Amino acid sequence: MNCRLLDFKVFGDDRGSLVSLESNKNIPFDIKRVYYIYNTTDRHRGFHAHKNLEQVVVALNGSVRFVLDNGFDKKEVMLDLPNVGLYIGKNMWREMRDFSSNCVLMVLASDYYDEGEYIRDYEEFLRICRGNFDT
Ligand code: T46
Repeated sequence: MNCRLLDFKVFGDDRGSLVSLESNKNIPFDIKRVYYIYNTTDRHRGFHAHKNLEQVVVALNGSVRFVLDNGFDKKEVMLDLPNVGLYIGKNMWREMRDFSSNCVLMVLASDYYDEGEYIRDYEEFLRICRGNFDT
């Protein structure tokens, strides 16, 4: 699976906690874009893969469940700690479910926004995965 959890070092003292994220150090790519998701509801999000984009997702507050799929296997990851990131590489179908009411998700991305880079059709995603597997 082209995804993994990243444990970030926490600088903590009696004032609180601090986490630092740096391109090509604890984030495994050049960060070109940051976006965040909040005011979530019981509606699921995601339902797409990316042709080349790499991302790291951090639940800064609250929790969310990711369902990840590489076209062959699926796995679920609960994100609920601000010092843990979920790295998601290319060609991974993702669905986001069970947002807590206070969830704030920050996402670091390896490239600028490009709708043409999304695979939003699951059948097309499966065809691409099987094509990659055959070559
Ligand atoms: C992902 C998951 C974790 C932009 O205009 N710029 C942006 O940088 C982004 C990310 C989105 N948008 C627009 C495109 C849509 O009109 O914002 C709207 C909502 O995007 P979307 O439906 O793709 O949101 P999610 O939560 O389903 O997916 C997002 C990211 O798009 C995606 O790359 O991996 O979060």
